[in-house]
Amino acid sequence: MRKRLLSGMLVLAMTMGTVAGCGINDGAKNDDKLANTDLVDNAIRNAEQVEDASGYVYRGKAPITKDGGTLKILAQTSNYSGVDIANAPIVKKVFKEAGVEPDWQLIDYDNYEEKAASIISSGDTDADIIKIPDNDPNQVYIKSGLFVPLDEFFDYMPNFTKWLSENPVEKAELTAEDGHIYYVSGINVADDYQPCLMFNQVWLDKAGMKAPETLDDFVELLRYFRDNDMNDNGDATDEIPMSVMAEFLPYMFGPAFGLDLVSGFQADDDGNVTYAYADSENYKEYLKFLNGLYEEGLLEKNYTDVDRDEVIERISKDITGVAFDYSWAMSMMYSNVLPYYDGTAATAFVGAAPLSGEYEGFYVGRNALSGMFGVSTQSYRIELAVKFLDYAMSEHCQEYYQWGIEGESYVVNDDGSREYTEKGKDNDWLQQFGINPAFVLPAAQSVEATDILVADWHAQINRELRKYIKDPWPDIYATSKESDTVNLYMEDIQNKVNKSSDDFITGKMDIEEKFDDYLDELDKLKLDEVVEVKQAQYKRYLKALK
Ligand SMILES: [Ca+2]
Repeated sequence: MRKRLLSGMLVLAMTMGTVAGCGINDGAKNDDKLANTDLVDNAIRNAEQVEDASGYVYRGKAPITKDGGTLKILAQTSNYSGVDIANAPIVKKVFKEAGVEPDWQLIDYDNYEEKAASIISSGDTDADIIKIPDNDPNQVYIKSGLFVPLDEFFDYMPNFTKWLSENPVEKAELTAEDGHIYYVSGINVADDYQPCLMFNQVWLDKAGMKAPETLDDFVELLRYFRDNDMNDNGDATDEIPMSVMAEFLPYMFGPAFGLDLVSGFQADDDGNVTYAYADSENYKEYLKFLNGLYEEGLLEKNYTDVDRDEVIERISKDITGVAFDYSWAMSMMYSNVLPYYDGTAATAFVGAAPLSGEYEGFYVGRNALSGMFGVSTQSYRIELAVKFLDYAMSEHCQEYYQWGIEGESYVVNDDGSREYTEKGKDNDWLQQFGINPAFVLPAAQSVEATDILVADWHAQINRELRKYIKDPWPDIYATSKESDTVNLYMEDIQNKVNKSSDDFITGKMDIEEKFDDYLDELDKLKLDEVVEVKQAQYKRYLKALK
């Protein structure tokens, strides 16, 4: 269907080109799919700050309006119970500076997706700005015409246009299928503090080894941990070499086999999309490797039952040497429970480089886009609303979201670095103050603010590991037909993958005998149709990225 549409458009464009003797750039206002990909770029290029209806020119700084005004905002409460986010000093400060009076319609954090979705769909709100319940992956709200195409108002969005031109991946991800951008997004920390491999440094030193970087060296180390009295309690049999939750095995070992099993779908340098769990060679090798670890007792018999509490328990008893988890756990949940941890890396569970095999290792990062905000097409104050969103996502306001207010939650040292005050170090107080108010505003998480929360050595290791982070499969808007296809087939495919993966790793199914059958079954579950959808989506993404 899509192919036919595209080639139809091509013919049309070529005909127009021949007749008019010029390009198709003028088609930007039509629904021409070819020209559509340039909508946002053109809007950014041509944006200039102009007078609003009241004769005021907003240049990205407060106040955003001459006369003031009220904006109704549909968003969610804090996930900290007892935090009144609407009255938090940081949030109030942003509105006061902007010259805008907020009129809140806040819905409980836990029920937001469900409740806000029904309110929005039924038109039961007159909010000017709306926090999008689930980021609208299938463009349901976009296609219903509920939200203003922001690129048509880029004259009022100097901060947002600057950010978009500096962040091509996020710009491409935010670009809808029709070529417009509808939402301003909050931002996750995406390349920092991501899941990584961690070793007990004291055990490494006892073994006289450095953190291994290849699969072979890694297996050698596990054997050593298994066979020696690493914790010096006189018993050489109570060591569990590695304690990793099953969900992290794909993060840990997939890359050494050239696979992003975390995203599942991946694209090669030519833009060809494949499903990593259907890779006939590399995924088979991956399973054989894990089956080998399992057979040797290096991956424990009940590895699917291990949860984080269990890992922490083992570390506190000093009976395990290797972990893999979100970086945050490194100094905040693992090292701190080690009996001999003295606050230094020498006595800690330390993060290390990814493992390499036939392929060079990497860590899978995450997508940066977080909570999204749109402006209702029903709003009587669209200009004010887009300006407010622009101001609310500015670097100036991000400072408030990440640090709060100088002199209250943080101070600036003589060398220009910042640190939280005593009050600011109290998380309950800081939440009341409105730190990271992503529930109500497009806030970005901060690496710098995370750095000072974790141990210094941990922040240092994070900086060293950043170079290994690879972008995951991008967030790409789906058409309703595409999401129908994915929803129809993907659940069965994933169930098959999960079940087979366990059976292969534990040897319940013989890999040499049964792997081809497994691939055949994925075929029967219509994997090819899902891959076709992902391929089409990836093409759109690459176009928007260029
Ligand atoms: Ca022991």
